[in-house]
Amino acid sequence: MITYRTQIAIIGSGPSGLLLGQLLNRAGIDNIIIDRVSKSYILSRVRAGVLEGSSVAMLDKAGVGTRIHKDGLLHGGFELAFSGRSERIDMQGLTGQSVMVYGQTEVTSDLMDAREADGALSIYDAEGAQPHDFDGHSPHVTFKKDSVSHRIDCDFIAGCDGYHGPCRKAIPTGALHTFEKHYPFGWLGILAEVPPVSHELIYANHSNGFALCSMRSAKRSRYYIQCTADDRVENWSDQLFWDELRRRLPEHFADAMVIGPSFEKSIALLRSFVAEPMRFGTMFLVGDAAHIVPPTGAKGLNLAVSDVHYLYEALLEHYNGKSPAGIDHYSQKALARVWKAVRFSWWFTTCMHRFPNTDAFDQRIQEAELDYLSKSTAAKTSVAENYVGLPY
Ligand code: RFL
Ligand code: PHB
Repeated sequence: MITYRTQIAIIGSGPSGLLLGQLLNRAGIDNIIIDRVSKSYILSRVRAGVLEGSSVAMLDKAGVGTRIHKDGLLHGGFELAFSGRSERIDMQGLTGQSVMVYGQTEVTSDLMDAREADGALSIYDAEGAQPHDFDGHSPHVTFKKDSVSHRIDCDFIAGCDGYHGPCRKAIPTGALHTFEKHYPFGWLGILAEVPPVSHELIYANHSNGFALCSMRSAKRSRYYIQCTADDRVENWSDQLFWDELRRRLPEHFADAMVIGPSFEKSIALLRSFVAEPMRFGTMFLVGDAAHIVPPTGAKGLNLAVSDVHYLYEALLEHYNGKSPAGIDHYSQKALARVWKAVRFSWWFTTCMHRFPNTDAFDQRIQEAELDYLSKSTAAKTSVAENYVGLPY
């Protein structure tokens, strides 16, 4: 058995684990990160693309903002397309804030590089990770690597292990309250080396279903279309995808679209999920381990970052010998922000997608909602302030 001792054992090397680790390193708080998969596998997972201003500020605080400010695309608005027309939500004008379009894989890669430069320990390909005794006096994590048993003794365990990780599952049933909503559809997404159809994102409501035009750079586009929950990537040739995407956009965008071969194609199912509380003894749940939102509001990664903010401040307060108050209030503070993003993501998903049992009444309600949104500054401001991110 190989044994280690650290202050914080972090399970999961996604954005939440890496960001927490980096902030702790800078504050002189020792931590070890373990992950089930390899570094290269994590970097190949194509996911989020939109960072709130507060998330960018957190990455700056962690000392990894240089490339974001150089290569990220600052967006002051986005288009809402419906009924053959489009309406711009002027986030900058309505809230004074903008968002940064910068891929999650880039965020992860920047954080991994910084961690390596600091010489902090990360252990990849760790099998069977399990948190222990987080309701007792000797919290520790066990796992195997290359068939050798490992044990990390620690003060606290950070469960940054995503929705399927072992931390939430280790909490006794009855101690957790979970809330869940499944949506009866998915998103089929592609990446293609073609210039984006517009310099801002387009969220489109169409009778065939939702579509989203996003990007990773001035040369790389990320596009999505709503598909059925049981659809398969193999059902969609590039040509079928492009035809359907263009069909769901107003004519001026469809005509301007540059198409080309995709180099990534995947389907993500949509759901909302929240586990309460986010702390159990000396173990904290962070990011997707505690909550999932449908990607429509671009909130998942940003919520992982705000959880890290609350947890980092709590741990600083604890180690600076001031008080355990931050730790005691972590769950409550994080959840207050989480639920508002869950609400926004649910609302935006509901108004932009086609539901299987939508009847003529539901259809008109959706159209009325979007029409109201396009004409009311109050309604647009509400959307804009949620999209740029509510304050911490
Ligand atoms: P992650 O990224 O899932 O990382 C968890 C890590 O834990 C590891 N792990 C384990 N490690 C050790 N032992 C075990 N037994 C383990 N089990 C799991 C995993 O290998 C992994 O490395 O969670 P984290 O860090 O909380 O980050 C959350 C974000 O990844 C997620 O919320 C976003 O990607 C969601 N999301 C979006 N969020 C946004 O803010 N803006 C967006 O524009 C946005 N777009 C998206 C999205 C998610 C999508 N998909 C694929 C669900 C678009 C899509 C299509
Ligand atoms: C993305 O670029 O992948 C993206 C952008 C906005 C969303 C979801 C995903 O709402």
